[in-house]
Amino acid sequence: MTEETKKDGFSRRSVLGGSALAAGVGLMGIGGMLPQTAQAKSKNEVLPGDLDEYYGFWSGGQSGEVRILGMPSMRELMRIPVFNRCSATGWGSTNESRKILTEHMLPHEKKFWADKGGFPSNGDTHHPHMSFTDGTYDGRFIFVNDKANTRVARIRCDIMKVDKIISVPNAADIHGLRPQKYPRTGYVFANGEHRVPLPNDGTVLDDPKNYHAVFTAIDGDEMKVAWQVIVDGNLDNVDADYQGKYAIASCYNSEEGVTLAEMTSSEQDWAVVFDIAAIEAGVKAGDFKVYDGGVPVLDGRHGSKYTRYIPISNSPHGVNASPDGKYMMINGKLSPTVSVIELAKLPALFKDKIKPRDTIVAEPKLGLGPLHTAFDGRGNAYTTLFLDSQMCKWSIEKAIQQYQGKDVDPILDKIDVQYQPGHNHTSMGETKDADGQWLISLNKFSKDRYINVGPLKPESEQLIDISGDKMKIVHDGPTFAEPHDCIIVHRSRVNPKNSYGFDDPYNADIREQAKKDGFDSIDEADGVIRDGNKVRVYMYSQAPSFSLEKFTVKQGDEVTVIITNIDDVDDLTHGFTLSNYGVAMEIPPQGSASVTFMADSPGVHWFYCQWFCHALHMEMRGRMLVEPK
Ligand code: CUK
Ligand code: CUA
Repeated sequence: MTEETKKDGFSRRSVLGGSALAAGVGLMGIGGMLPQTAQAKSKNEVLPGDLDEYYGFWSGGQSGEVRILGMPSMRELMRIPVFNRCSATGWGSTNESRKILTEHMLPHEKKFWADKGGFPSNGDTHHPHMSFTDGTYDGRFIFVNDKANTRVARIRCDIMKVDKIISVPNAADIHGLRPQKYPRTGYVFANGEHRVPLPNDGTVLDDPKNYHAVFTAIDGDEMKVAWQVIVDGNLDNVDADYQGKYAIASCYNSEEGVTLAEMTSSEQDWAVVFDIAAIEAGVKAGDFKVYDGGVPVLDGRHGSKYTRYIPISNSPHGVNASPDGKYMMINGKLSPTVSVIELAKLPALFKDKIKPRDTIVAEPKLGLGPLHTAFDGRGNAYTTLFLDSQMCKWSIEKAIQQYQGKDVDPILDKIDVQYQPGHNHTSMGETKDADGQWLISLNKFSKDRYINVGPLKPESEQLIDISGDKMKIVHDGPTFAEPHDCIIVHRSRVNPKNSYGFDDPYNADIREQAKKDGFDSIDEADGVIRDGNKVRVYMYSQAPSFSLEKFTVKQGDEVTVIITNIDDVDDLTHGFTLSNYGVAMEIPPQGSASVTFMADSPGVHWFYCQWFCHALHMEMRGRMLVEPK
């Protein structure tokens, strides 16, 4: 290996070009079995000490979290707890996270969860998406849905922590989620997948004709519901255009059935188009009803001026806007086709100058079970075929020509993936900057791909090099439950901080309380404040010690421990674990964390730092003395 190659892991690729290297991979076999020599370095190999070129943001499915991967190495870099509880960071235990997990709740939710720990401890994340400015990622936020408990969360990308969660009223089970791409986010569009009565108060039960699915636009800056629209059928996936005019959702249950047989009986379902400006005008004009949550709910069922319904063959699933801004792909699922809607035809559709099906300009037959489509920015689309266990590369232009009657085959390449792919995603592929380097296939089954770990098998994701004419699988990786979707973001778009800083809004509540308790600045707050049977214990941490070696409380006190990490060293996280009290939390560099518990067990209780921070980390501990009543 040359010195130049060592310094820059990507220089070989830029010298040789993607296809030359890909050919090398082909000769030597695929699947990450390459010997570690300079000659064999494949395009996806990131050598020890080198950095990845992309961030991957992965949903964690029913684990309720979001994960950060480095790509193309596919190394898992971090997990962000969202709707789950986390033993390492204290997410769900600290006062800061508990506030985020509860403050948004509707009154009836608060009541329901009061005796169940205060909030749900599970979630089902499917669709993580970054905020946009002018059609491309802007590195501010990641939004993600919770299908299990009808919520949407926002992650701050500067600290990679959730800062807001909202409950979506009137809708049931948020599934599809996409941010507005233009001019900016703006709205976050969220599909209530399942149909429920409106209001869902028990007055309507087994009368599905009176169930409704609700489409929601959330204000992503405020994290408040802006408006909602009732639709016919249910709502599956959604995407927004690149012009800021329309959002389009897929519907797989036009029958409005509640059993499997009923839901799949009709040959035609539809895509619902939402006219954003018309809906905003409707809100202004007062053309809505209010049910739960005080938000305007407009009627977008058949005949409404706010929506149009474009018939699509049985059970469409994924919805994907092409990066040139011209088309929206509706993936057929039970139909072998992808329906291509030309967005420029939508104004005429809303003026009823053309029929809904006239907006379709191509409908290539790709194979069995098309679920999701990704793009390379060179006019090609890549569609997952769930039943065929394949990835299909096809030309959008040729698909349009074929639809016009020309004798051309739009399919350019197919490869087997292992097995049953759901979502796929290309590098920057959901932005106008799609760069055509990488494609990921998120496969629902791994079967024989890894050594056996018991009846519950991991899922499998495969990294595919799409820089050449032919697709090449270059990496297999197992994943735990269940990344439905992901985004691949060039690292130039994301710029996280190394420490919070003592003025970070995340710790505003702690600073305010400390001020009330007489401390001028949080990094010097140290001591025990008694307030009736409420006790606030302030300390700061600097490796390898807490500023308090011990503190004393009385049995029956409600104790809040507030710790600020004053270490200003990159990567120096401390922790606070209070043994036999179920208390543990992360204390980030130049940040604070707090936790509240009842001191109901008398005696000596050690607390210790739980992140290995120093040669004397084991000694970084102290005692809580609980006097018996
Ligand atoms: S959905 Cu899971 S494979 Cu929730 Cu985006 Cu299509
Ligand atoms: Cu501080 Cu370990």
